[in-house]
Amino acid sequence: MDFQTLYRKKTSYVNKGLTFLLNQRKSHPLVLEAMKYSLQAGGKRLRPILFISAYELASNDNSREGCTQSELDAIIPMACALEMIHTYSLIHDDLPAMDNDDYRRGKLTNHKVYGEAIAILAGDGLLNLAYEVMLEHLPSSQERLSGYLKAMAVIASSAGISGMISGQSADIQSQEGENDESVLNYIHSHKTEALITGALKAGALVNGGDTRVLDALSGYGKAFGLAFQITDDILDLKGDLVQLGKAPGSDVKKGKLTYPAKYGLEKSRKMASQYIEEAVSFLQPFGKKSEFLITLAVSMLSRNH
Ligand code: GRG
Repeated sequence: MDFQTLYRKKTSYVNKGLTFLLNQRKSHPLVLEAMKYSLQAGGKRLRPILFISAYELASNDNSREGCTQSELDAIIPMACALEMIHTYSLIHDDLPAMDNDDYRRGKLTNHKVYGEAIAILAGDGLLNLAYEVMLEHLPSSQERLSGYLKAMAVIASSAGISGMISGQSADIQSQEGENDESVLNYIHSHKTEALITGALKAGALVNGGDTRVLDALSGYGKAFGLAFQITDDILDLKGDLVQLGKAPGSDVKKGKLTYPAKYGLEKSRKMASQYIEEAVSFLQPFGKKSEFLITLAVSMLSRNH
């Protein structure tokens, strides 16, 4: 199966899982509607796809491409939980107290539709639901349980104060016009790369991945995450409103510390491709099993949203 077909297949599976998990919930209708609004507004589903693909990479079975339907059924709640955490972070990031953005994923931001109070609750609801869903789907076999719990711990720390929340805090504290390389690296390795690497490691842990797989995925995730952030910064400068799903130019307007602001556009592009080369090099020893993750990394360099 070619890369695009596989990507679409994985996305569709995640989307079905999200609909199923959300429709099962009893909740106050307004907050649930606001949660669904942002979750179902689109998005690349990158973190769940990285998680599923890392699970596949960690498999000992080389006789087939991808995982079986029953394996997918078992891991899809954790894949969906990652998307819930990511979507909560986007809703909160867009709030007036943070980035104050009006558009996300091609639609009005959550607080523009539901007001700030409900948007905060929708974010909180998604973050909690992620952990509810993971805990409700613990594997029944003792053998699988330990890897699953380790994966949950990795997700919690990469989304929490050791990861994404610290990156966001540093981003908020950084001053307009600040130009310090170590601050830029701190922000992006925590705000963006941490959850990406967390998703990859979690996928491998759930499938009993050994140190060799985990180390390779960590290396891949770190380089991939930084390249992803650089391309995000470039898109904010050069992207198209419709494809991007939000107005470009917001980083410049807010005087944000970005890669193009620090290094210029050409050097930033070069850095992104160097990071992607580095990411790929970590997975090459895995041969055919790493094809999807390698193509995914390379595709980041030409993404338009
Ligand atoms: C509020 C705790 C907290 C954290 C917010 C995610 C985040 C941290 C901020 C978003 C700001 C931003 C543009 C970060 C750069 C990289 C990034 C995470 C982009 C959005 O992720 P995509 O491109 O989005 O995967 P989709 O919509 O495709 O899911």
